Amino acid sequence: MLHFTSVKDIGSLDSAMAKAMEIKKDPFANCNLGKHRTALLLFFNSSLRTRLSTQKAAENLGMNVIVLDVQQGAWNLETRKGVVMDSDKPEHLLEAIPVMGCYADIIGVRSFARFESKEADYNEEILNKFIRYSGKPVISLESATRHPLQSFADHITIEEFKKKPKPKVVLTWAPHPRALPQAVANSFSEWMVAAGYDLTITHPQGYELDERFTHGAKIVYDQSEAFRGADFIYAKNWAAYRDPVYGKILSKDMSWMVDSRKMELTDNAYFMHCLPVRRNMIVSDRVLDSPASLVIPQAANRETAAQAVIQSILETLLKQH
Ligand code: SN0
Repeated sequence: MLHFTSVKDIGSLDSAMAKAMEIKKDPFANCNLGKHRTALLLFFNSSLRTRLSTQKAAENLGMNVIVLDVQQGAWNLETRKGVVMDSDKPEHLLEAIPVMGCYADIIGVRSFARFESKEADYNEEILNKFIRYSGKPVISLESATRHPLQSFADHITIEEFKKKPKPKVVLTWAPHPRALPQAVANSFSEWMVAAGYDLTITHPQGYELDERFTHGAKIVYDQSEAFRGADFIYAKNWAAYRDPVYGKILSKDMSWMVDSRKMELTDNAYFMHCLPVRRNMIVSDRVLDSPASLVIPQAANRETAAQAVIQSILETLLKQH
């Protein structure tokens, strides 16, 4: 693997899982693999788990790590094509990317959907520019349409906690005060289908996701019906995908919040969320503070997922020399 932007890049999921479990047992087994190599982690958006877990994962492999927040200290970056650069953005991505490529052996990029153009977001214009112009392997730290490191960590977590070979996994929309990207939901759906789980997605009418990600999942509009017999409840808010309301909030219906009463409909399901989570909007305190909540093990597995990905890329780089 050279670039990691979706489940499609990782190859066999069984091998990926085996690698993750090995890493978990002994995180320092390959502590010299990345020696004298540099990972640059670039953030256009905020991050807690992704920056900490990815930095730690790269360091476990012996890499040097540079973390850069574009909004704090770097030149404001112009991303549009063919513009007269007379605004407040002194540097163009077209120079910034190859410059970063000079200093880094692997580049991680976080660049959320901007909701200015569905086409630009769903063509992954920013992420693809890094792949095209940096000359270096690129890892998605959440792009416009996917958050694959999160999905990989979610997969590891479900494997660790599942009580049957093919658990019923339910992705439920939940209310939120802001318009959030579809990336986590898209990526989770795509990854869960690839993992062979029984996936149901439930959301209010109008919140349909792009079918390229949900193909293979069951869509159920009645949340209670969806929850019946579930083994894992994965809550997430996202803004509308469909035109003409792309990126808009259609509902803040609080009856979609995950609470204990709804969890009682499940087969003793675990509760999952990628974090950060809005308490008493997405999920009640009682569910989040209960033993059913897996949000901390999920976060812990972010380090393992990132390390498995970085290790695979380093192995590919070493083979090339
Ligand atoms: C991001 C999202 O894609 O939904 C990152 C999740 C890993 N979440 C947020 O931006 C939440 C911000 C908020 O206001 O709650």
